[in-house]
Amino acid sequence: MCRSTLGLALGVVLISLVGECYGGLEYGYYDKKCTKTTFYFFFFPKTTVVNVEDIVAEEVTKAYQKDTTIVAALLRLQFHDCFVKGCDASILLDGENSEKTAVPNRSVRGYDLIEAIKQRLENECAGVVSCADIIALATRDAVFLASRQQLKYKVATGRWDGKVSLASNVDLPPPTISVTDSIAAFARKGLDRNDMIYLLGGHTVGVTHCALFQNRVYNFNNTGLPDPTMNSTLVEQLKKVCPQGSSSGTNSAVALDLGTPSTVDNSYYKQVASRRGILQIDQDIAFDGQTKGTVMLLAANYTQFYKGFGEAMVKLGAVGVKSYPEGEIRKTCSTVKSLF
Ligand code: HEM
Ligand SMILES: *[C@@H]1O[C@H](CO)[C@@H](O)[C@H](O)[C@H]1NC(C)=O
Ligand SMILES: *[C@@H]1O[C@H](CO)[C@@H](O)[C@H](O)[C@H]1NC(C)=O
Ligand SMILES: *[C@@H]1O[C@H](CO)[C@@H](O)[C@H](O)[C@H]1NC(C)=O
Ligand SMILES: CC(=O)N[C@H]1CO[C@H](CO)[C@@H](O)[C@@H]1O
Repeated sequence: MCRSTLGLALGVVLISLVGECYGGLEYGYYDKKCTKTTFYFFFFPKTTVVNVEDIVAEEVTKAYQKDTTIVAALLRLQFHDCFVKGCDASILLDGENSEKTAVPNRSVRGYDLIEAIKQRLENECAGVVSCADIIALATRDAVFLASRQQLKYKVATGRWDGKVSLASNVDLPPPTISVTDSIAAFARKGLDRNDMIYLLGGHTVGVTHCALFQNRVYNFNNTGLPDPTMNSTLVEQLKKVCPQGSSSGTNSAVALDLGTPSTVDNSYYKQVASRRGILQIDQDIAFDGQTKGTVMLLAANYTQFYKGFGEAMVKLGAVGVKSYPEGEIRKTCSTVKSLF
């Protein structure tokens, strides 16, 4: 276990012994931890080391080949998990009043894939790999595939799973949040303004639904008019997709990045820079003085986006991580371990 809290002098020595650390986590934490013993001739034991990260990557690749929207599902899942009580897989827990049931979770997906990976790893080495680490690794691998293999950030591991999940703890930002309030919400998680701008780049994939931005198209801020910051051609297109007063209209899905809706790239920033952001917060970061400089930079420089998005995902993945005994390693991702 990587201990970032050790005394400085001792820490320097230890860090060189245990390898590279990040925010209390360690790169390659599972390297030799997952071992499987088989017997040949019914008697002679043979112990093999199982490569955990390879298994995660293999399962994510299979899932991605079936359905590329898994990348959006995982990005949103990790954001929601980490933002509520830290990256501890508490979002995966079932329960009458668990985080899963909270309203902003309505369209969170990807639970099944995480559970399938967990079950495969439990068969290799029971009680070793946390659900929280599976979320972080699987999201990284999905981003790698959806970025056409351009972006593979390094994920440190060693997260333990949380034991508590309450809908009442869910305080995720709404799409109408102001830039100032959003900066403050990220700051409460130890993420700065640039981290927020980069992480909103997660909206480079995936969809939203008419109900969450329809006011911008028909009646922005009770003016009876569209949002003046929205491209007028786009306003007309969205009126067709989201007809007023029809429930099928409010449920229709619209890509968050209309440029390259299923590729992880800097197109999201190009879209918002040309007034084609869908959610209000997406559009607002392109105009607010606190954020527009970075948005324009990212719209112009995809290398900078890959670099910064990877770094911001690593920071997101270290928010509120737990270790033993506060955390545990679950048997299944949807339930806490039995006390008995
Ligand atoms: C101020 C911060 C944020 C707000 C207000 C916000 C809001 C939203 C909303 C309203 C949706 C659409 C939900 C729906 O229509 O069903 C959405 C989708 C999404 N969000 Fe965010 N989000 C934020 C930050 C993030 C971050 C940091 C990430 C990841 C790094 C992220 C990744 C996604 C993805 C990938 C989707 C699409 C999901 C899918 O297609 O299944 N969001 N977000
Ligand atoms: C919304 O309207 C109020 C007053 O009607 C105004 O003070 C405010 O600036 C408007 N907000 C935006 C984003 O236009
Ligand atoms: C709006 O977007 C369209 C592309 O869909 C573009 O051709 C047009 O120039 C944009 N208009 C404005 C005012 O930016
Ligand atoms: C784009 O960003 C990369 C990475 O930060 C940097 O090395 C490069 O100089 C930037 N390119 C331009 C044209 O600014
Ligand atoms: C996946 C999941 O559990 N989604 C829940 C999100 O919240 C709504 C209502 O608040 C539930 O009906 C969903 O089941």
